[in-house]
Amino acid sequence: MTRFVIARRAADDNAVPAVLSRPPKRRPPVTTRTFDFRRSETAWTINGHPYRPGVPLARPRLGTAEVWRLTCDFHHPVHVHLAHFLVLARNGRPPAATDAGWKDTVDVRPYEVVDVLARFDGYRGRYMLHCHNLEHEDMAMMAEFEVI
Ligand SMILES: [Cu+2]
Repeated sequence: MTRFVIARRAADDNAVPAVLSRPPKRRPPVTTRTFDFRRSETAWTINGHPYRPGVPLARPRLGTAEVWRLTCDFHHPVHVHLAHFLVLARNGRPPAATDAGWKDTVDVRPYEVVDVLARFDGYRGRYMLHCHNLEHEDMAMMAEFEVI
């Protein structure tokens, strides 16, 4: 067992900074891509395919931003590696207050269309996007994209 013994008083010189963080700025999108999360008769798919290692569904350029339109037939928390994104719209309407801020996962409800603005910063290479529902990703609802 650890025990702390207070031996003397001290002044608290801690302070909350005036600015906690500087979120990245928006960039105009260079293109729009659609990723459709759907269950087929045999698999959970993205754009009609279960996970295909080495076959990226998109090749965004480093330093750009793109609108990714996420659609689905079921409830999927869509998670994107590397690229943080802002929710731009849900079914063509402004996003909810809970959508505010830069995210790496967005809740997409059945038959909803969610537009996000994704930034591709930092590193080139291959990354994943997938449903974050463990049972769905275990059923191959994943895809690669390659930042070039
Ligand atoms: Cu899912």
